[in-house]
Amino acid sequence: MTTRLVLVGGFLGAGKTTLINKAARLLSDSGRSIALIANDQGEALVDTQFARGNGFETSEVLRGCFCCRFPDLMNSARGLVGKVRPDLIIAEPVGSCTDLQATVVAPLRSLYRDEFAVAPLMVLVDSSRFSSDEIEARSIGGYLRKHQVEEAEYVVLSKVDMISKARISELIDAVRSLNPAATVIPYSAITGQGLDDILKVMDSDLTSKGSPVDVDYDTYADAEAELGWYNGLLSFRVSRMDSYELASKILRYIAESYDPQDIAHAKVMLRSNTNAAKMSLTFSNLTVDGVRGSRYAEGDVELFVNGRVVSSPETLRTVIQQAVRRALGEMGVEDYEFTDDCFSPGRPNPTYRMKASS
Ligand SMILES: Nc1nc2c(ncn2[C@@H]2O[C@H](COP(=O)(O)OP(=O)(O)OP(=O)(O)O)[C@@H](O)[C@H]2O)c(=O)[nH]1
Ligand SMILES: [Mg+2]
Repeated sequence: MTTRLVLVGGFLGAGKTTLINKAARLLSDSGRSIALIANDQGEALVDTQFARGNGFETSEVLRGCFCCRFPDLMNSARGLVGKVRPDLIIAEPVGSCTDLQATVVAPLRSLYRDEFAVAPLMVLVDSSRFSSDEIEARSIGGYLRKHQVEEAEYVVLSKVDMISKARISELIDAVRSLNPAATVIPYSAITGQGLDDILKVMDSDLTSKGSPVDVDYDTYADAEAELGWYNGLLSFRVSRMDSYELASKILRYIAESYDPQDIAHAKVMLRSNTNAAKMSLTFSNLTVDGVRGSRYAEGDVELFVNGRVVSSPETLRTVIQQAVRRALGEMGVEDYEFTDDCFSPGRPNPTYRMKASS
């Protein structure tokens, strides 16, 4: 028996984790068994903590994207099959990753077809940040985002609650001009628009028929190397502390140091004995993404901080460390353990790179 595997790609901050957790909740409520796979270049992931906090069996592929860690992806997927026998595994590749048709979908289709049925490749595009103008087209980050759209079989135009109807039509045309074969689904996690159409694709028998699209690995590597990648983990004790205030202070202080368009995504997840809270910063939008229990943290606290910013890793580390220390100081927390890691993603070196799927 094969297990259905759904890949939900798209650039950093486009809304992948939000969509995956929403879809997983709705599909679980309708009786499907769902497991998730998170992916990152580093460790200590906000997304994993968020998914596990929502009650989903979640495995991780760490220290590299699915394409470069393909054997780890297979181990994770097989581990989930052995453990919970899911009807569906939904996997979120790193947002700065592309060429998934050649490096993940094609190997799954040709080498693992007895175990996994791969859904059509779904790619999210943040409609509030999408730009089809020339500057974007010539920028190296724009090159990566364009390739993600070109290889998609379904383009989910996310966050359409933030733009006008006229702008939605313009963006559908812009996406179609990049990829005429893709189905475009305008979607909002806030209003629920498009969600039914997405669920129908995820939970169907449709399998990927996509083909790899040429990509220049030098430009792709340069685009990834533009980013500083920060993952930090803190632990401390409090008698009572406002989680939102701490998380929003940290994100606001990070925002003060960068041009909004350079902030691909910064996120904070806090977990204590009494609650859990997640907040995100994309561009200049600060949002509360989820909370369980009270607004106030009590007892032992774990704080995960992830930042993906156009920045040198050294500067990013200094900025985030200062933001965290300043925020904690202002909240009266002086005693904490702090471990972190900051780097620029290395050149992608995929396990497989197939020309076409069989
Ligand atoms: N307005 C609006 N905000 C959204 C929508 N979907 C997601 N967001 C917000 O966008 C931010 C990023 O969402 P995530 O789901 O974490 O994005 P992601 O693509 O998983 O990001 P990475 O894991 O960093 O690549 C969060 O603050 C979400 O609340 C949407 O449809 N509308
Ligand atoms: Mg995510």
